[in-house]
Amino acid sequence: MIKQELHKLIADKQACIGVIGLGYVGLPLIVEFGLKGFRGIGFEVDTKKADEINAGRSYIVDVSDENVKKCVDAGVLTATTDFSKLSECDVIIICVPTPLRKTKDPDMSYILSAGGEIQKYMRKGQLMILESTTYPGTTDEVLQPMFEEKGFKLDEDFLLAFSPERVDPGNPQFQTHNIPKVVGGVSKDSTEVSSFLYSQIVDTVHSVSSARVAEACKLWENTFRAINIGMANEMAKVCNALGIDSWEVVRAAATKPFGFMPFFPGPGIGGHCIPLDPHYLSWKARQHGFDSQFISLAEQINSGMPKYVAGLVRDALNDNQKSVNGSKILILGVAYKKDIDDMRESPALSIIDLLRSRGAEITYHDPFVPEVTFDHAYTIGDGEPLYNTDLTDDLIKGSDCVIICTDHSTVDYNRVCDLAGLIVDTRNALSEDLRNGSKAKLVRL
Ligand code: SAJ
Repeated sequence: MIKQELHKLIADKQACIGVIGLGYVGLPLIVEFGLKGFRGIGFEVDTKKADEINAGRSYIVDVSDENVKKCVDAGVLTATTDFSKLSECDVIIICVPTPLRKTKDPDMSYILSAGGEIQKYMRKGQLMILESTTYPGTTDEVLQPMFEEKGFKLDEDFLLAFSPERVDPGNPQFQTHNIPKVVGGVSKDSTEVSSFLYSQIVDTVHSVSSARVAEACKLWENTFRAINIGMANEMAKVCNALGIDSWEVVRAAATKPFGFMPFFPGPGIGGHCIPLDPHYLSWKARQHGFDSQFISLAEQINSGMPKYVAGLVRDALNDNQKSVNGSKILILGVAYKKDIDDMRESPALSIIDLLRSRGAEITYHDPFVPEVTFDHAYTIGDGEPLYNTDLTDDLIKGSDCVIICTDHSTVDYNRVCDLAGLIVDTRNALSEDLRNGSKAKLVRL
């Protein structure tokens, strides 16, 4: 049985770890193994990434050049686009993207492509692990048959498990080694060996009874977030209608030391996880005749926030006898959350598009994002690209409305409050003192 062989290879740090996909999940993972003395081979379709790593350089914010260079110089890390080297690996971990199609259905093409490469080069005695976020059943319904159709038998010739990635890019407190790792195999041996593997690099491993439980755990975590953010957004609308400060309400509720977890209103949800992951669950549920109302309601509320914000802007301009059409609007912060450069699914894109389609002249300032481009298939406005603009006094003074879309810490909100005539703050970026001392008309989510 290969369980004992793999267990010994891991215990002796002789196991060669293959990682397919060297992005914000795969690169920290293979470097973590390298720093613990395991030889790793990184598999990329992007030659530039492979070259960067082999040159001892990192392109991921949480992985230092120093650690990549240390692993490369020690001969425990190489990156390649040659997938035939998969046969050299004792363990193969798949860390590829799982986006949504335009129809909001799962796009499994990256997982299928990685599975296809493994199918081509796999040999007896290997442990395969999927980390990409996906619907429950992917590991045993999609990957396992791909490996078995080659004549390999589970537990005799290969082991197979799922372990959700929980990387939080830029989080200084939680990195790969101190984020508990959930692991579930398609067999008991698979669970045991993959749990033992991760225990080499992670402080806490939580084994579960199957790959499906592990797949569902990840989706539960992020669906929990999407739904609670949706609730915060709906509560903000209720509070606005009642003339109550929603941020003050949440902060007060957060004083409850049990049974409450604060979520805050915002201009919508961005990123590559929260807006997408719940759809993997609802898609699978629909296959089994179940329609998740919470997921679709949260999606409706969250994706409706850009329109709600555009409405706040429209009404605030109107109070100043101005129309959106022809107004100069300055957007502060376009990334999907503060102090990062990631634009994926950023609600700022929708807010810009909505206002531009009504004739507003949009400028933005975001030091993390040099350029904003639009997917023409999804814009109602002209979809022209925009470029980061310096935050000068004249720019602020000359704007009919300043919208704080993302509350980057680099912005001097004092100056904004002094110079702007109208501010729509969607992130509670302005302190009470700033708000009380500002001459600007202030609108908050
Ligand atoms: N958001 C709100 N209100 C909130 C929290 C977030 O509007 O109360 C918005 C953010 O501005 C952003 C979007 O939702 O646009 C997503 O924010 P997020 O804090 O969930 O950040 P992400 O997308 O980076 O989510 C990741 C996830 N990590 C993994 O999937 C491994 C998520 O599970 C983490 O909880 C989250 O990071 C985190 O806590 O930082």
